Amino acid sequence: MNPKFKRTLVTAALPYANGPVHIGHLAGCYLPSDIYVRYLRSIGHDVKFVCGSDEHGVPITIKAKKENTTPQAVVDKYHKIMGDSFKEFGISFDIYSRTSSKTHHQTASNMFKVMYEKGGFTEQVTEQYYDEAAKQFLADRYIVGTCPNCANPNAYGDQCEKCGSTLNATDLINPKSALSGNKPVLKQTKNWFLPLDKLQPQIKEYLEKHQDWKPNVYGQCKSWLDSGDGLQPRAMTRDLDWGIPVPVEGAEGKVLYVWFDAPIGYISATKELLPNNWEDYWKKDDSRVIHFIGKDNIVFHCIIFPATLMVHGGFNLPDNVPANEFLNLEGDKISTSRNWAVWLHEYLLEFKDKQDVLRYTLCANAPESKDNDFTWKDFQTKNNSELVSIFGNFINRTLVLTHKYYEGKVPTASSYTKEDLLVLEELAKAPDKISKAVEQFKFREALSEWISVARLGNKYLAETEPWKLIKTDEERVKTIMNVALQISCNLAILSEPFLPFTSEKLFKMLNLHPLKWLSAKQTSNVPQGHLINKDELLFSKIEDSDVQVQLDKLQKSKMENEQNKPLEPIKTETSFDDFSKMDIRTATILEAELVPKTDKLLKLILDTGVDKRTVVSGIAQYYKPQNIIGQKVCLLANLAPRKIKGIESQGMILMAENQKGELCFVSPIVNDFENGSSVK
Ligand code: B3M
Ligand code: ZN
Repeated sequence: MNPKFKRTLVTAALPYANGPVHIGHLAGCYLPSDIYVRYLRSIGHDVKFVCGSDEHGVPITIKAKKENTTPQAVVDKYHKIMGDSFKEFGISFDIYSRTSSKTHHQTASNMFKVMYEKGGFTEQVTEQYYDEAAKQFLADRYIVGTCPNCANPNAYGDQCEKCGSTLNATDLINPKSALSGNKPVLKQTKNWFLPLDKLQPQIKEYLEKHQDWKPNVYGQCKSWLDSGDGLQPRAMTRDLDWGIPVPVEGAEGKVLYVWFDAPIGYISATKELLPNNWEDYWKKDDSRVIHFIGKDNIVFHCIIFPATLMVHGGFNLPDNVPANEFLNLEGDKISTSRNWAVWLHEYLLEFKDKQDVLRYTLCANAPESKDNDFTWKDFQTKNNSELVSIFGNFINRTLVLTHKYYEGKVPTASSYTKEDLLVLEELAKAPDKISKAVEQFKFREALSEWISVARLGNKYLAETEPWKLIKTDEERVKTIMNVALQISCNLAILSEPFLPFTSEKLFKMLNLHPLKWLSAKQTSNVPQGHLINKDELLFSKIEDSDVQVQLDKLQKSKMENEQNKPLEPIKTETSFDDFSKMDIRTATILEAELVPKTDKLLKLILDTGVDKRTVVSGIAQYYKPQNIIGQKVCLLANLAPRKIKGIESQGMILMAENQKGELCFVSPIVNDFENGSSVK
């Protein structure tokens, strides 16, 4: 770490208070930030860790509509659920605040005012969609229409979830308001914009100083800067009735853009935590701010928030933004609406006291540089073959043997062999190796260095075999057990950032007060003669049946989704006028025969009630000619005639096709219904 910094403020993205927390949230942002902070605390660095609920913005109002309640009720409910989950998983925020707090409203409002008075915004009148029935402007998410790129009829005003393209609401074909279902009208409205175009040179200079950022983060910022016309002004106020009122005359009925106020939430939370010295963490030269976020938030933290701070002045700009990519679940994107997720509150009911197993698995598999997959099978393997078989096994053997041979009293190491010394040397090197990785935000690597220490211990016992030596060389066994206890203690220290619950248990078993990181550079932390406590199992095996329960649960979600799935159109939308151009009539098959030299085509003669006509139809694989004489059908009568195998086909009969590709006639169920009746 750059020694210039005496203080660090770590922030974790403020989650929208519109749903509970799942493993994707944990892996993407809250676990890495917690590991980092716990590590900094352990090395004695001055660090504060802030987070809170993001309670404004359209996602909250949409949830309120869905749950048929008020936005306030939604945020109250989820603020509590989310806060509890974080606590239960040991995410050690110094404060978990919320953006509905008074301090936050004042802070964000004042910052806007300061920027406004400096002339930091440009006023722009734009045309936005307005719902005349609901009497309100429509946020992008409230406008649904057909995607101009892929014809998905359910695209949103900001994005098509089918083809992934970013859209403007005005790009949508046949836009409709999600509130009233009506066609919205364009109406002029004035908003205040952050002139990112003018700030581009400053932003560029700032980013260029941070080429050491993670490649996924730096790369995304660069592509924003380099894209087409460069950065564009962005509205910092919105026509919405949920949020912080815009503190400017003439802005009635408008609120601050959620992405303007949310990052300021980090400042408000620091103020609430440290009313007297919060500025030290934001403004001093020897302080730094680090934002942990998921990849979808990069532009807001690396471009828009720094630009806000530049215009406002007086704050340090973010020093690093170690964003993660996304975690998938069993090969599929995690999705709240499809219930394709592992919810933290449910996990704890099913895997009681196993927070650290999830922390371990998610860290070992963290989507640090690319999207990654969580599978229950892998979860089981990591638990059974790493935590149980390596770490747990080593600790268990060490403590059990200490009780068995010495009644729990730490034996004296009288003389070390070369082998012992090598192991101790390796042990002393571990903290630096782990530090190096953690400080570079490489938490997977750090964790793998940590489990190597447990592996070292496990191997040491397996090779020295004290349980055999006890019969022949008691002195030697004392040294071995002493070494094993030192390894155990250092493992307790080094595991704290990753597995805080286990670390605490292990210190208790060793009957020691928790020690800090620096102590792990020594290999004599457990004094001879010290009495250890009774041993408990740190980890237990996860059975196939436990995994199966989880897989079944996911399978159930999948099936429910399939059943509830709205009809996916397979063709682009058509107008009624186009449909009415088709002249469809009822008719009866009079004659049928196989078209010579084909196996798919039947030549049919139809009675249309008016005339008799020939139609060639590709149904020979489903119907024998003799079985369909007299069959009532529907005929597209005005299809342009065409020649098939030398026969002129005068129309087309309508068939239904199921998913297996099987065909069946579409016909009137009243059998004597007149031929020639028009189908509409
Ligand atoms: N609430 C988006 C999210 O939850 C947003 C983050 C705000 S961080 C200041 O992904
Ligand atoms: Zn699309």
